[in-house]
Amino acid sequence: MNYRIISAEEAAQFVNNGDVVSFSGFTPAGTPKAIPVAIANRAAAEHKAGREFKIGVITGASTGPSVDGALAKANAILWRTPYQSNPDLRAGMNNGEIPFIDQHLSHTPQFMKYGFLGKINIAIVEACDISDNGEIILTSACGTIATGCQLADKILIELNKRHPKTLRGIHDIYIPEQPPYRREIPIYTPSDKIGKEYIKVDPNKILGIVETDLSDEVKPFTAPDETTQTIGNNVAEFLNNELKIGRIPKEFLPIQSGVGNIANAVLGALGENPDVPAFSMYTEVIQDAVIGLMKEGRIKFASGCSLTVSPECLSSVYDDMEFFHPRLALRPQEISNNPEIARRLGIIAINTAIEVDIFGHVNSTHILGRKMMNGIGGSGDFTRNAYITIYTCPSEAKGGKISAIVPMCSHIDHTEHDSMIFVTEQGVADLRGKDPKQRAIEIIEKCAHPDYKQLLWDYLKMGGKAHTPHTLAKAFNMHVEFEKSGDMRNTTF
Ligand code: 0RQ
Repeated sequence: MNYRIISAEEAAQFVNNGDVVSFSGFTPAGTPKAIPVAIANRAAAEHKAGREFKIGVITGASTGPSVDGALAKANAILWRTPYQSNPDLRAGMNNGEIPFIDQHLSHTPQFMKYGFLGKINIAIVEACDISDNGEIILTSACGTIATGCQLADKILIELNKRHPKTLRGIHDIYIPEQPPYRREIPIYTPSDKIGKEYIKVDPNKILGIVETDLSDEVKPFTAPDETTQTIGNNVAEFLNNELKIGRIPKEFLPIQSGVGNIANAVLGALGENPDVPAFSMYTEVIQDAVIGLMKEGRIKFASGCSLTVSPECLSSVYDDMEFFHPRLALRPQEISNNPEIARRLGIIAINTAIEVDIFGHVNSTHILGRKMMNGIGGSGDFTRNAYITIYTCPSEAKGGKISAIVPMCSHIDHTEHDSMIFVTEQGVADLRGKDPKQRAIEIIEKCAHPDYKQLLWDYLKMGGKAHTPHTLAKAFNMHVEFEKSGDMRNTTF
């Protein structure tokens, strides 16, 4: 099959107003970068001519500025799912203009297949290689695109030569059968590969290929500061102790770690701790710290959905594929985040919270109950199904004006039935086997910032005798105080 080589602008002409578009990638890794910008420009031109032009946008997770940024700025997003982290899109969502469907990332591909998200019209895929018979080799991520390609009638390819063809074999593309015919997913250790190296499509669905040479738009990480470093050390010490007392098997267990600076610092601390044995990762995002620890022999294998690493780090992987090939697997998020596998492998899940409450609920998504930050991402996929689940966060935010520990979370993503361990720079709260009142004592004592401890003790005392001693009329006083005076420390109960 001879594919047509076309420009990004020509490719954008295949996308119609109202279409639902499935984009490849997971985080800024592996997302198309030329066609979405051309779609945004087309939308702007259509709007100027007085015509409607908006598309439904499905990705793997967040993207870079070329997808969410460009489309949001051009007012071209009809709705968006499942996760984002772009300031322009976030602003549109929070002023009520852009509908955002916040989903567990493992759900998205199966919801696409079940028809819950409507018809998928077109798939736009970044690839490093494509064969005449329609075998597409992805780049630095898998996301939801294998499913998108299966469901869409039309496919556009961005063939990005920045990613080498030697990536073939890193991906493990496996799509489970639909219920009621679904069987177990046969992954028994993080390094098991069970699928194909490519996505196979009907070549006739491919409308054209846009050739590019563009880096993934992954932002560099900030170096750990004292707070994130202390949180990282607290996590490493906690896990080391669990190992010593035999609650974690001596072989250790695969680690899942969330995204961001805290997650990167936690991994660094775990890797540096000589008492923690070399371990494997079964996670969604493979960050810079993982690659560094792999080179040092501290991480044996990493299974993920994306290589979300800085451009320099990615080049170092691409320059040494012989070393990394046997140590990496990139899987669709239905598999990287699969609850069945997380529970079978007994992963240790480490994610970041925005706020946690004294009874053990976790808010991963909302600022003061109303404003969406990023989305639940994969945190829920792992939290409920982990062997041990850990939430980390600094004990306070915004220079101390906000306490991350509150009487009642202003939005709840993970409940007390799922949470186990909270870690701040103040210490480690272990909630396992504790009732709500005992949890509250543990969290306030071990995790709250000293500026907020007395306030939280006062709140707990006020609840008197109850299974969960809340005082409903005052449960949000700290949040309300922040809205009023800009500082939770002024709260009175
Ligand atoms: O604000 O950006 O204005 O400085 O929130 O907080 O401390 O820099 O932490 O970058 O790791 O993000 C939960 C959002 C943390 C992220 C969250 C403000 C704070 C700062 C960011 P600024 P930090 P991080 C794997 C698993 C959900 C998805 C998930 C996330 C900004 O980790 O999106 O876990 N998680 N996925 O100042 C007001 C509070 C605050 C607060 C923090 N209580 N009130 N503002 N902030 N706490 C990834 C995927 O699924 C792909």
